[in-house]
Amino acid sequence: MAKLQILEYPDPRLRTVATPVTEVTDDTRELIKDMFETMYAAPGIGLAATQVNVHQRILVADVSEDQSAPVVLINPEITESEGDAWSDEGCLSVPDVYEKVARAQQIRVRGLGITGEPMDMEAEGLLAVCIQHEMDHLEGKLFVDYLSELKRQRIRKKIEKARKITGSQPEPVPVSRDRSDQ
Ligand code: GNR
Ligand code: NI
Repeated sequence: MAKLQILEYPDPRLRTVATPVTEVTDDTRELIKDMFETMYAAPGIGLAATQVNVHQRILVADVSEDQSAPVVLINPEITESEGDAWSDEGCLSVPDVYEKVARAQQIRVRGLGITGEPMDMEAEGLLAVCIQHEMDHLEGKLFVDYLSELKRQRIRKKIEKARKITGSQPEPVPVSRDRSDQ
């Protein structure tokens, strides 16, 4: 098991459009396990592979309070949407920012499950919002894209400032040192 590093806005890698999974293998399942570990540790209610710099169409979610309702969707597709839901959204890739976003209240989504079996499920409320949020990640889209440029600019500044203080992200680039001149 391994906790993975979550990319943070405005990292350009978050803009990558993920490719479909052609075969669900043990490597896929290992990645999914690590994604759950990363999501639960954060803590978050969903995670898209894009956020851990793997550009495959995989998402995980769990909107329960006690880690009792894990959802895995590989190559997800929304086949029906109904109703409107405006809810406050947050994102592990946009730390400490919460803004209202419009989503469908209820969706029907299909894809593959963790064993590669076809899945067809209905979701509503927070789970529906979460799945739509994760599917946006797989398209290289972030919830801040729905906000005004002014709000986005404020968010970028806030994150950059926080990053300077904590010293986290972006990772320092390792410098290969030429020891012959020492
Ligand atoms: O943990 C998360 N909470 C959340 C709240 C409202 C709407 C969407 C989300 S998803 C987010 C985790 C995350 O960034 N997933 O990509
Ligand atoms: Ni997110």
